[in-house]
Amino acid sequence: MTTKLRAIQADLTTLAVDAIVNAANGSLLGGGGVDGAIHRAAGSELLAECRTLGGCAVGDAKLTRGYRLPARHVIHTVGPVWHGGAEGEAQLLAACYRRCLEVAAAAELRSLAFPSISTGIYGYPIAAAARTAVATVQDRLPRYPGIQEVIFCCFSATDLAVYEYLLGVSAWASE
Ligand code: AR6
Repeated sequence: MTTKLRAIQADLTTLAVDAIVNAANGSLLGGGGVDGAIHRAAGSELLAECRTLGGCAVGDAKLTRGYRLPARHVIHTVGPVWHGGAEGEAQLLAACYRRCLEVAAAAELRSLAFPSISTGIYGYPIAAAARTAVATVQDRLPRYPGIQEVIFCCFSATDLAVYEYLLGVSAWASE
C-alpha cells in the first residue's frame, strides 16, 4: 500500500494527474496561495464552474474539471484555519483528506496529488498537518483499490523533508 504514496517537491499546477486537490476557501471563488495558482493556470472557466457549486464547508470537498491544467480534474477542499489546535483542527483536516479520497473514488479517478492543506495562509504547523495528512491517507487508501497513486506535492524542500520522514518512518514501522 505504501508504494502508492509518495512525496515530491513541485508546483501542483504542473502535475498531469487525474486530479489535483485545491486548498480553497469556503466561497470556492479563488484566493491566494495554491488556490490562486490553480485558478490562474486553469483559466476563467474554472471560476465559472465553481460559481455553480454553492461554496464548500470546512472538511468537505467538491469536484470540477481541470480546464487548462494538465490535471483532468480539481478536487476543491476547505481546510481549517489554525487556532492553536484545540478547536478541532486535526479532525477537520483529516476530514478534508478523507472526503477528497471519497470524491476521487466516486469519480473513478486513479491518481491524485495533494498540496499541504492549511499550512500556508491558514497557518497550520507543517509537522502536525503532515502527520494528519499521511496517517489519514494511509488509513483510508485501502478502501479504494481504484486509486493507484497519491502524491503529496510539497512547495518547499523543508516541507518535502517532513513528508519523506513521515512516509519513511511508517514504511519502516510496517516492515
Ligand atoms: N504548488 C504546490 N504547493 C503550493 C503552491 C503550488 N503552486 N502554492 C502554494 N503552495 P495555501 P491554505 C503550498 O496558503 O493554508 C487561499 O487564499 C503552500 O506553500 O495555498 O490552506 C485560499 O483561498 C502551503 O504549503 O493554503 C484560502 O483562503 C500549501 O500550498 C487560503 O488560502 C497550502 O498553502 C487557504 O489557506
